[in-house]
Amino acid sequence: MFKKILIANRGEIAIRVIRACKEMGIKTVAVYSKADQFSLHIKFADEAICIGAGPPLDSYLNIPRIIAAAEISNADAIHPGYGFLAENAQFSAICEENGFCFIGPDSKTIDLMGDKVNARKVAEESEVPIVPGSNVLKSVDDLLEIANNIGYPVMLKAAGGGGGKGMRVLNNASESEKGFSIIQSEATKAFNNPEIYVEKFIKNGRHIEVQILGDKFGNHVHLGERECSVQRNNQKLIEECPSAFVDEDLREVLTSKALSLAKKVNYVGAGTVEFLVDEDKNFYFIEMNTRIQVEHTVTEMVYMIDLVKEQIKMHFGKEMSFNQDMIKSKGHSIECRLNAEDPFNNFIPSPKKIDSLNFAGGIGVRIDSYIYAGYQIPPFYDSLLGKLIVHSNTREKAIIKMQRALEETFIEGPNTTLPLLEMILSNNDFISGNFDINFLSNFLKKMKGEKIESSKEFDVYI
Ligand code: MV4
Repeated sequence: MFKKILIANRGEIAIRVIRACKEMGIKTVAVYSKADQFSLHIKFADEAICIGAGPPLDSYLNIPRIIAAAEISNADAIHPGYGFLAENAQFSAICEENGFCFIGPDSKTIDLMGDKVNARKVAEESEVPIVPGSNVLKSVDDLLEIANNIGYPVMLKAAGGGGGKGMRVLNNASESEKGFSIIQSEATKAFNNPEIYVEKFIKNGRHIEVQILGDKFGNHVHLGERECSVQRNNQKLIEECPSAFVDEDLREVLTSKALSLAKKVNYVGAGTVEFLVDEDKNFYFIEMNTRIQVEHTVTEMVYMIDLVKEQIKMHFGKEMSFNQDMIKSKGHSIECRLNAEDPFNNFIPSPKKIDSLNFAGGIGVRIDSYIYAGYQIPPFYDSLLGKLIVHSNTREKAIIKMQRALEETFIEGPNTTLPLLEMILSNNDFISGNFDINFLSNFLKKMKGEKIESSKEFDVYI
């Protein structure tokens, strides 16, 4: 097995990876920015190397400094976590060129799936249904003609985008005329790639993704699906495993299609195939994520498989120790993301000092976090403070457990998503499983204008 892994990340995911390494007897190297000198991942790792100033380009996105840290510490492998360099094909290649195993797919696979127009082609070749749409658009006229053929509304997307960035809904020809150059210039700025494409806009869909795992011997398994519909601007708030909307028949097709895609690209490691599922249970591939995801935890709870350990083993070159028949799901898991944002003021980040906090406990409750009382949240990074995850026999019991766990949890200092999460967990549509990707924006709309009152003393946020 690897002797030493460098974790090219921070926050809760750095700690998550360090925990897996410790249990596997692998030494860990943390890298950190000057803004993170009091972060917990430094304390948990065997070694820690400061790689620069707070802004990501000076530290967690700075490839030469991360490679230098791996050389100095004599690491065998680099785990990128999620975000930052996790889906950077160049970084994957540079790690390998310098003799460090990249714990993620090779640069070819990242490139292939990172280009969303290419990913659509691969899906089509794998007989995975895709949203009716186009290849790379050549001109506004090209867009107008294709949009007319598939019918409005359509969604204009950046080929280099994904994860909700660089996309816009177009309702008619005049919006198409305006949208083309806007999205094209956004795509150029954000992804250094002007290529854009168009898809039919799937209304009232659900965002459901399948977890897959592959080894270097061509073995692939799936670990069911996750329900990710409760999100805004592609920031998910709540995820579940399994999805209340997915019956056995739908699960069978979704997972087998995800496996076809994984096999087509010879996928190694942990990956996710994202689908939109409409009211009639038609489903469409939208993109593939070639990393461990924030919400991997709900799958872990239900399948009792440590995805980070498996990911590390697969990239080391071990053969998978189980087959599909040995993988059994049990019960239901829900994750709530705890972000330092004001949910009642457009989710504006709130990077303040944590004055005090209490995390929930008890049977079936898991906290993956990195904050502690007295910790000053740096302003440079994603506002995710941690994740509260519950597991129980049924969805109903998991909801009750989450309500209880949210009640026990408080974070004083910054504004957080906690009060909104409590409201959603007691919402009838959420409880009945009757929701789609519009749930959160509708929920927030209904909430607006109403006076928000707090019953609890520690609810200092509103
Ligand atoms: C879509 C879509 C509807 N139609 N594509 C957003 C995140 C990214 N992974 C894919 N996303 C979507 N792509 C087509 N053709 C709906 C979403 C979507 C979404 C859109 C608006 C508001 C919330 C959303 C939540 C999940 C997915």
